[in-house]
Amino acid sequence: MLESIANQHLKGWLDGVVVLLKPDSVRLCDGSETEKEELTAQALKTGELVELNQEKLPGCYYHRTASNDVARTEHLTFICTTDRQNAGPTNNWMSPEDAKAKVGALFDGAMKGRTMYIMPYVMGPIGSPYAKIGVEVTDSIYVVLNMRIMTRMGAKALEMLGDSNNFNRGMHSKGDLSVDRRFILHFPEENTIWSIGSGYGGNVLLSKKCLSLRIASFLGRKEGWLAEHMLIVGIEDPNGKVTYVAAAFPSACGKTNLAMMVPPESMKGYKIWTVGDDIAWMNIGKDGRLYAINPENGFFGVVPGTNMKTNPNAMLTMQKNTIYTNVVLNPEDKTIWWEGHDESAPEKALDWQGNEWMPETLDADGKKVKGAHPNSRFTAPASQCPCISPNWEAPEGVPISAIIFGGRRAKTAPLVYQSRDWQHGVYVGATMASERTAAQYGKQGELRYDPMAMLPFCGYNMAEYFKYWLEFGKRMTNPPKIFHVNWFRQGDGGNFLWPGFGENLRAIEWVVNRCNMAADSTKSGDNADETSIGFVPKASALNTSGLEISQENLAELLRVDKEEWLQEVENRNEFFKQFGEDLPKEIKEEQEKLKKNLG
Ligand code: GTP
Ligand code: SPV
Ligand code: MN
Repeated sequence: MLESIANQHLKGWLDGVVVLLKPDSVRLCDGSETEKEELTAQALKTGELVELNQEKLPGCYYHRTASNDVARTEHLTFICTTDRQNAGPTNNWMSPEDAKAKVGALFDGAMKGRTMYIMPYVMGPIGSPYAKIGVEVTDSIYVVLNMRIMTRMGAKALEMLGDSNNFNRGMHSKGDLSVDRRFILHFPEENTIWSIGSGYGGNVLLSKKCLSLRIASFLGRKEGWLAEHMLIVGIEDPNGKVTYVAAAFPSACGKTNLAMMVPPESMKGYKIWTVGDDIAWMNIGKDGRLYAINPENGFFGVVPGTNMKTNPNAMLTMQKNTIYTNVVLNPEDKTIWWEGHDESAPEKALDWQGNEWMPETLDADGKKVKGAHPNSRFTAPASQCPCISPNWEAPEGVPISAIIFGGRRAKTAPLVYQSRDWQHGVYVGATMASERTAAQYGKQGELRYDPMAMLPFCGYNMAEYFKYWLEFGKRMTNPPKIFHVNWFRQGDGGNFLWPGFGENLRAIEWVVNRCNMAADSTKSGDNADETSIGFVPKASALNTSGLEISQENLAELLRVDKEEWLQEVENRNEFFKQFGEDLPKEIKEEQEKLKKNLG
């Protein structure tokens, strides 16, 4: 099998992998339809996949992960650099030698009795100067079938690789799926990833968070570009002008939704064009502007809460050729359901763990038992999205006018505001905070600082990352403007003050207007007030036609509360302490400036 591989670097690596993992057989994936059919048939036989109703959901399949394996496990994720300092205080670290000794022992013989699948894949449009190549080996058919949706996988990747040694080496085995023997290891200096003991998306689709963020952020700094946890979207105004923005929100905080939003009835003249929903690779173009590509080929999106009202484009994207993971299965007609679905729940079904479930089932505390896991996901080809941008595979990417940071914050952060300049914008990104969601293990709802939504994904020292961002701004003659949004501010009763979803376009319209202002947008102008934290829209500058919102709620959404912000500055100080002397002086400067502004 391996003899057919012409690239000697690849063959040499794979020879070693086979000796270590000891698979019974080896299969090189070509990405063909025949291969997909064969592997699907095999997975159906073992129960790894369940075939869904092919009339209602053509090409769709269902999968459950182990019940202890439903989200990324950040505490088992490591950056293995030679020097501990290079991983920084926010990452778990192991030395490459220790990591290889400890986890190599777990990989030893891990594929006995199993088939090893070899998947060459491209991240980024084929032929793009910014695309990168990876090769992942795995013993999971579920991983192969997901990777062929999420990446450009198969023969075309080998062709693009040619005889180059420049590719990411990814090794994944389910192992025994025990959390005690689960590790997600990154060796940025060797462009290598090892993952064992998990079958959950972000831990095992090594193209995604592992390569496209952790390894890529490290490579990006070395090579002069940025790898970010950002959606990319084009906003076409009623005159046909398209403005592209990139937005970083932490996991399960609304990237997929914003990337595909549907304009509200009263803004029908607008069109939304999705370029990407999770990851952006950004380079500086010849014209001194920032250009972004989406390295991925599909969406691995949160299912609960998705319906024809909140995100119709996602609903339409996942009607065919989609893999559903950890949702409710109706075994009668092989359809699926989740909390927040348009239709009412089936009377009797199987929940995400395969247990019998009824919508009125209550737990010990009398709360309704959720049928779908809150982090259940769909995997669907990006090309199926009704609003996919005609430029989503443009080799050079799309020009970015605004970068938007945002979090899930019940208090403090207003609906939208603009930073004064690049340095202040980097500070705004570096001080992002959000309440923890089901996309990662840990206490749900707890507020944590998550700079640029990259806390779990930055492949090197985050203090260096801030420095790199600060320098990066100076290399652009026409840098994007930087904003912050919060769709999740709550009233006293704990209800969301802002309707969210498609209505978010109202805040985005203000962002676009600020970017395209003829006047200097580093001044407040007539559509913003300069506050201690930056430019906040005047209530009259937000388009609220056709929106039912009280003047009080609107004022509350835009309010900058001095006491809350003084507390915020204290909390930020606490967070920054871990970086010690490495924290860039510009960040300290901005922190001081904010304190002074607050008075
Ligand atoms: P990852 O795939 O984990 O990176 O998540 P994401 O950032 O793409 O989040 P996604 O768009 O999937 O949204 C996550 C959850 O937040 C879903 O349950 C959505 O329904 C909900 N959500 C998204 N946008 C909004 C919004 O504007 N307002 C409110 N209230 N909820 C939202
Ligand atoms: C996220 O958690 O940010 C995701 C899903 O996009 S995962 O692939 O699991 O990382
Ligand atoms: Mn994500």
